[in-house]
Amino acid sequence: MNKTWILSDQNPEAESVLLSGGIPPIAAKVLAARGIDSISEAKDFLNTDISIIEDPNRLPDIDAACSRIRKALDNGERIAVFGDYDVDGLTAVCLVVKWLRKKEADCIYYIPNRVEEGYGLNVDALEQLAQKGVSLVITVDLGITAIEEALWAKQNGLDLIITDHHKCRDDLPEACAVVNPRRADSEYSFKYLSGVGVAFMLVLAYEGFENIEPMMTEYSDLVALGTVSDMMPMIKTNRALVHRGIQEINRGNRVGLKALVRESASENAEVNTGIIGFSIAPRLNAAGRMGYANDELELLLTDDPQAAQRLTEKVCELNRERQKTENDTYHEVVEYYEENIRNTDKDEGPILICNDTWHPGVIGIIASRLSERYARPAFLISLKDGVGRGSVRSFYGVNILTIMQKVSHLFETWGGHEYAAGFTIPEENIPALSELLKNVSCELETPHINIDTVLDGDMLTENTISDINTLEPFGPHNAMPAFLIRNMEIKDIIPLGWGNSLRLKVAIEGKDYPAFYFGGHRDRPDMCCGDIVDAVCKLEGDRSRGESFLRIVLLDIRLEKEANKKLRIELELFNRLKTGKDITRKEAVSLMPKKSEFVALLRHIHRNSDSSGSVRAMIGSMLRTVSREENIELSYARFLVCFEALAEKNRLTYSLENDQIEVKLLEGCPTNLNTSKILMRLRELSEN
Ligand SMILES: [Mn+2]
Repeated sequence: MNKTWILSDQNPEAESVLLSGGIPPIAAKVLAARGIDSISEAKDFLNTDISIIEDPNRLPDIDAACSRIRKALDNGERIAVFGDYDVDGLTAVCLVVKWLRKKEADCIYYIPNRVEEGYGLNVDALEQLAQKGVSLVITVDLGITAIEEALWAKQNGLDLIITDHHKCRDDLPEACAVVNPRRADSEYSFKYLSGVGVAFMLVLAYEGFENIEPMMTEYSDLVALGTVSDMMPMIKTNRALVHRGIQEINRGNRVGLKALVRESASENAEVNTGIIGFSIAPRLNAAGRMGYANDELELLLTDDPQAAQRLTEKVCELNRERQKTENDTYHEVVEYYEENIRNTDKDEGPILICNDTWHPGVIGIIASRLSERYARPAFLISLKDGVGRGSVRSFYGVNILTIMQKVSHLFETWGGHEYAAGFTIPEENIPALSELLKNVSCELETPHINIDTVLDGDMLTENTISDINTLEPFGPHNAMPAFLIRNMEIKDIIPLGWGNSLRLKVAIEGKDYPAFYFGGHRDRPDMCCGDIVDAVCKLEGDRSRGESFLRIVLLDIRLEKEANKKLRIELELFNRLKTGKDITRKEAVSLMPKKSEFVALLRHIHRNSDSSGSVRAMIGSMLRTVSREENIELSYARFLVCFEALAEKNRLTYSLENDQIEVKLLEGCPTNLNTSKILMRLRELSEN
């Protein structure tokens, strides 16, 4: 899919101000493009010192929470920590349980089963806890909307301390304490703490803010994991928490986390926000998705290296299982959609698909892959016992909450963000939902990529990575920078064994670099060896083979401008010829293929066809490959005339759609191509 590239306004003046203040060159370029134009502003933004962490005593109800916990500890009460099954929830449960056990509290935890119970507090679970002798429940990362559950707890003598970071509704649940920085009456100015961030603030307030240094040593690794995984804005207090937390993760003091890091990333890899987001969080999330969050929690809790190893293996195995379920389900969903819905569906509305065999733990990921594939929002529902659990993912520019609002009377529960949301729906309401969604049309934005700045080859040095790393930790509000690098030569393309990804060798100003292109269409990359491209990319350091080197992660590529223009012009010329429009004599002469071009093309197709005689490729890269292999002068339009003549004479069939060509060879005797209509017409036009 073609994405518009949006380059931020560059600010060379601010850049030189920042440079003169000691900010490294690439970081200065990026910060200037992000609107920072003074040294003091830059230093404020980059500050990761723990002194910027806001005092937890400003949080609402924090005193009430601490005194209720103190009472429970004094009286030897049994305390339960109740948390969510995602990484933010799990790290928060782990943090509070570890801390309570250190205080020798009688403490258990409860994580609802995603598959059986779904999200949030529920009365059945509270009842179980009460039966186990629990008299105080501390929630982490959830509970802010649990009005009824809180009422039940109150009536049944179970005390509740709710800690959460989700958006508050007008009514708060009745509890001993409701600690949430986003409460309307909150004096805590930083609203972007994660669930584990709030949990940390609770124990920090209990221990005293002056003890922040040792508390950070002990718990900031968990805070970093949850904050990064939950995609919290990476500014101010969060920068300080995550910066220190990543240092602690790299120190490796938490046995289970250390084992998981070793298993998820390469041996000597230094953990950063990217490794947490792409390698560690998905593994920790996987078991929760499949309904076994307790294994993950035990992994985070354990002090025993052997148990850590065993649990890591189990968690990684569950992750592989999750990936397989996800892939299988994705293919099933696509097949089902193509066969049953696609043709009767309007093109611009949201997709709705419903089924009772899909695992509810993967439908969110699949909805997001579907929306990417079909460039529209996607609603996916997994049905069980008359209730559907749904996931919605948006596509560029569409606020799905507005769509959901219009149909919300059909939902039992719903909530989320403008780009990702969830709901539950009674089975009998699904046909009505489907009808209503048919009348929703979405105003899609053109897909785009934001680019911070342009890098020339000579800016890439051995300091590049440490330069970029001065901007870490990355996350929302401080994204890892995206660069535009022009005139990059593609030297080698190796499809990877999994997914849609490519490993490449590229050259920038004569120097070779390894590169990755995730989602780069394994089977038909829109590029071939020898191409000169403009690329949007991120830059990463890799230390996996003993030495550290720079790796380029491609996000999008585009054939260098001139070559791309040539392709567009020639495709247009060919289409004019094919649809019988006017062609000048000169154009007709240039369109007449040479015999060597027929030969070269057929040889390429024979060599690259699969067992059924088919080849699929991007038209541009196929033709450039042919002309480079055979060392003939490239004309896209002439090659297409060859295809057309061969098709007319039943030597092959081909289809060309969105620059993708699919060719299938046919069995048949060689015939005289000169009698094909297209060549006859060309001859006629060139002679006039
Ligand atoms: Mn959370």
